[in-house]
Amino acid sequence: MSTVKPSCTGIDEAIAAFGIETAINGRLIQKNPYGNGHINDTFLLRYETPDNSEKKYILQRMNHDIFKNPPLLMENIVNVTNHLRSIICSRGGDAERETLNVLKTKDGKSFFQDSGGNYWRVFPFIERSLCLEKAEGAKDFYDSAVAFGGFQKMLADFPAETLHETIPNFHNTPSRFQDFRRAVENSDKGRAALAEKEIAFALDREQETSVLTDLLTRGELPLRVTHNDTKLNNILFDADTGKALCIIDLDTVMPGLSLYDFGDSIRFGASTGAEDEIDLDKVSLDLSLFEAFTKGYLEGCDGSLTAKEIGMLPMGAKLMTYECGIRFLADFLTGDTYFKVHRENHNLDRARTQFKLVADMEAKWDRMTALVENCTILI
Ligand code: ADP
Ligand code: GN1
Ligand code: MG
Repeated sequence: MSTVKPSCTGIDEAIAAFGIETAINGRLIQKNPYGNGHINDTFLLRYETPDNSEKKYILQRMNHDIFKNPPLLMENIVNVTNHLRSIICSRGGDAERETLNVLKTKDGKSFFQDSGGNYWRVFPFIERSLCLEKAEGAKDFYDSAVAFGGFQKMLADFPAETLHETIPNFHNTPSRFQDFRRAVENSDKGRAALAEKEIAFALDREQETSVLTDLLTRGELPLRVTHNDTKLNNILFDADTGKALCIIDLDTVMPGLSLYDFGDSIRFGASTGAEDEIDLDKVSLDLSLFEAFTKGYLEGCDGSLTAKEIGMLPMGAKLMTYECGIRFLADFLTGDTYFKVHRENHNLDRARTQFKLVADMEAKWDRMTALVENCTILI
């Protein structure tokens, strides 16, 4: 079972390797687990400086069971953030706050490997920022959409061929479906019995899994450089202005479909319930949030989406939600080895919310389609 550890071996070795104390002449006053990510181990480091102010850093132990090649992953992040920084600077923006910045180790590397083989990295903490688990209103969600659309636009001329595929077939839904089917076959029998209804729900929808990949293969949807993990807690908001500030969690920036980014944001942010809500009556698709995100995303992409991409936005939302549901369910069936869990049946609860949302999207399909058409007329 993957659980969050309050501290972990190698952390002190890693802290020493980045040499922050010497660089800022500061004293480490706190190292605590931080954030709600499901994959990496994240820590907040707080340093006190001689003038009694404070400097913070995010230290992460990369999950190298999931990301098989952390050095290549970090090469992606360095190259992508360099690209973003030069665009932000050319626009007169603040590159310290509008993009992640990779802190180098004392010997000039973008990561550190400790004596136990674990990989660590550090990002300066983006000050005066907020991370939201739930949009406080349509305005926040709209802003996040403009930012995710803008992120994709900034990466439109990034040399995609230089990006390493950090997780092969990450959003290849048919391949995820095959993984799911294997998980069902190899599942713990007790767990499979608990999830009988959910397994049937997922198997019933096999036909639809290849809609987007088929369009890609036929050349009807363009491959772009996308973020691929666009949930709301992967964007920081400016605490002063309330505006979307910085897109984080760049581990999965890879060639992909715009529909993956659109869809994953809707899956997480346009739900009326949390991703792990137990009371399914609280989980549905909020159409006003769906509309706000659609408007913002089209605006952020600034005319770069093709008519086919726009037409497939509802399908992007549905397939990304379904795909995440089968990933949670497969992990539940095979013993919770991928996503961090914090309670019994946590991954099953997560799968249930995703499938409830898929069913609600199916019920609201005509309205989703009409809202997308309406937003297109407005731009
Ligand atoms: P995971 O891959 O596990 O989701 P993230 O990279 O998303 O890890 O980081 C986890 C959390 O840490 C984020 O949701 C955010 O709250 C916080 N975080 C990450 N990087 C920064 C940063 N540079 N400044 C401020 N907060 C950050
Ligand atoms: C994971 O790393 P985090 O928590 O932002 C996962 C996403 C899932 C998401 C579900 C590398 O994202 O694909 O959509 O959980 N990231 C990876 O909340 O698998
Ligand atoms: Mg994250």
